[in-house]
Amino acid sequence: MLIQTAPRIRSSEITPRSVYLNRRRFLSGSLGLGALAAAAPLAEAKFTNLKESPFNTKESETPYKVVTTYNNYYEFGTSKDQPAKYANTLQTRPWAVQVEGEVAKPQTFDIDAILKLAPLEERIYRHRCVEGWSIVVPWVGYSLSEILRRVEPTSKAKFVAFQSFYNSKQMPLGRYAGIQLPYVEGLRLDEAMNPLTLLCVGLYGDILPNQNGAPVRLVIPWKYGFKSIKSIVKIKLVDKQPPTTWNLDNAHEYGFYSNVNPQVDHPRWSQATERRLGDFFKRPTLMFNGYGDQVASMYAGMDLRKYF
Ligand SMILES: Nc1nc2c(c(=O)[nH]1)N[C@H]1C(S)=C(S)[C@@H](COP(=O)(O)O)O[C@H]1N2
Ligand SMILES: [Mo]
Repeated sequence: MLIQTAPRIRSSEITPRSVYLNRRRFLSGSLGLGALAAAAPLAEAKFTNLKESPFNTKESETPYKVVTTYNNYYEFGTSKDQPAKYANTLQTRPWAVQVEGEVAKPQTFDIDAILKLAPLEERIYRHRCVEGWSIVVPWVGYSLSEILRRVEPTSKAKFVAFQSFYNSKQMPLGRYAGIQLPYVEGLRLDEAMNPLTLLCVGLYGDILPNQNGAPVRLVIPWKYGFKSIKSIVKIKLVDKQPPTTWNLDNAHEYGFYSNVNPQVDHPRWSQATERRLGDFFKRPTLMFNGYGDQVASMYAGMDLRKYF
């Protein structure tokens, strides 16, 4: 979060689109045996029959290789290439997510139950990092509301607090992260219930690689990337606005809302433009990252300079 500019990705780092397209045809089951052999390196592909989402962007997807080797996951190092190198120590089984607080039916969901809780969709979202880069990713998951409504929030529930897994043995670089761990995040209840808010278990038809937040994370496409907390172990419904990691670290630079907003600059850099990873030229950043039709009404009447 300290650096403003995103390096351009060398073309040698980019997975040929044909490989990805092969994988997708493999997933949809339309290939013969010969083609299956061609797709063999991708045979670990996990999810089939993914539902198409009405929220999909038609912009071209950022290559798999880029999305899985250019990451922010401070528990595994603060530079972008470190999570892909070091997150293999993360143990994602057994895994459970505790959902508690202001709810009628607190519950602990095993990860295998989470995978079956609701039909899995492919959601092709733009994702904009506060540092100035963006990506387009076909995530796999379903709306967070699916799990929240099952625990029956009480009338006192106004916010949702999230907590990541933290274990210094599995995450030895965590002590150099420079932020308090475990990583915590929060949403207002209406933001958490918004159909765009994705409980994410995969990308590109596969389970989540560890560096992208396995086995379960959020993806909130109208907010800066840091709101999309990885490797979740706890979800707590609460009556007051909960603390969030980057706000605790530097409240002057990172607010609770963190909606993508080209009109509110970060104190140390402009948010008016962004670089789509792989592109040479920057492009303008869109209000709410282009998702205003779905989310702007939640902020009607709010001063978004004050509530940044
Ligand atoms: N637990 C945890 N979650 C996290 C982070 C982190 O360091 N730790 N980084 C955040 C930031 S700053 C970004 S931009 C996104 C990056 O997600 P990606 O690596 O899948 O692109 O994860 C977010 N979630
Ligand atoms: Mo980020």
